[in-house]
Amino acid sequence: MIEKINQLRAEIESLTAAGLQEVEALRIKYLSKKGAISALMQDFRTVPAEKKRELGQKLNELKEAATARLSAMREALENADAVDADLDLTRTPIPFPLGTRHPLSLVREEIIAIFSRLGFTIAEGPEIEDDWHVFSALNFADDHPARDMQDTFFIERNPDVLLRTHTSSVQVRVMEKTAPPIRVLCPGRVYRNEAISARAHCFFHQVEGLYVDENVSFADLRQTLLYFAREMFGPETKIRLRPSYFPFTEPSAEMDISCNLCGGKGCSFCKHTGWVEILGCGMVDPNVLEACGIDSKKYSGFALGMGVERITNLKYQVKDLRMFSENDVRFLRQFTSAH
Ligand code: 2U9
Repeated sequence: MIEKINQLRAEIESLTAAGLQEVEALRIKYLSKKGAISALMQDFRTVPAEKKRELGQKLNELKEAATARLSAMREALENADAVDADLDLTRTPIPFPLGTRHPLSLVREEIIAIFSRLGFTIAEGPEIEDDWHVFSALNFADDHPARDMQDTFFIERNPDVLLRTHTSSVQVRVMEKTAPPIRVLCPGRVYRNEAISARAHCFFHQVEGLYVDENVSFADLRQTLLYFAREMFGPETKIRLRPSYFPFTEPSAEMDISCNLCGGKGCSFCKHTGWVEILGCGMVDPNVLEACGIDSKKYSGFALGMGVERITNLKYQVKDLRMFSENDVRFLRQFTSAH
């Protein structure tokens, strides 16, 4: 037995391994339950009592030597892996191609940033809606053309399940569950049943704002709009409000800004009028406040709505609406951002 121990000891001292897998194979060969050292331990039981002390000590030393040798080998290999001889820390990094923000996202974020400075917070809601939140609560007459299949995508009829045609449904949801004062901005995608062309698409993006409190006036609306226009299109921008009609606001108006291409002098973009239309707005119709559970004698509110594509066209002169959803990288790469 002593020869066997000495022979294993010599073997172990001269072990080599090219990788961690080989070290593991050696561990199994020598140190596992079925390994060479365990076999010797079994034999040790039959050793005469007077030899047990000496052989027991030798066996223990062998086991310790094998354990130490294998862990030293493992450690050396692990450290060798960590230091890559070819690693050149002075090399110029491979350029990492950064994407760009979609122009509609850039403009939406800019609109949100401007209204955030006035204390508006963001609210979002479902794109698949019911009749109440898209039409009835917003004072649409039963025979209003927007309720027609020609204008709106219906998913189911009776009760109607439809794709929202404006984000006003989100403001309705906010008013139903929040007491004034309310100052929300609702960005989101909306759907309309339109033939796709350079100037119309079956979906587009809106940002709508709503402010409800005691004594909110048309003057508050006008000043908010002026602030928005100047922040968005530059401090020289002028605004004008023209009377209009929407079922959910009374009075209603459309806002033009002085043409940001010719500065109001007149060009082909503004059809030589010096003005371009950018949004609709008005005082929230008392019927809408009441439908949403808000006392219209105590509270009043203003609302405004704009198409993000329209604002983006004005800022970047995008001629064809379809560019926004075709994902042509030659178009998208033109929009870089510091965000
Ligand atoms: C509630 C009450 C009133 C939101 C408003 C407009 C006027 C408007 C259009 C602009 C271009 C839609 O994207 S567009 O086609 N929007 O002219 N939107 S007032 O009024 C509301 C909203 C919610 C509860």
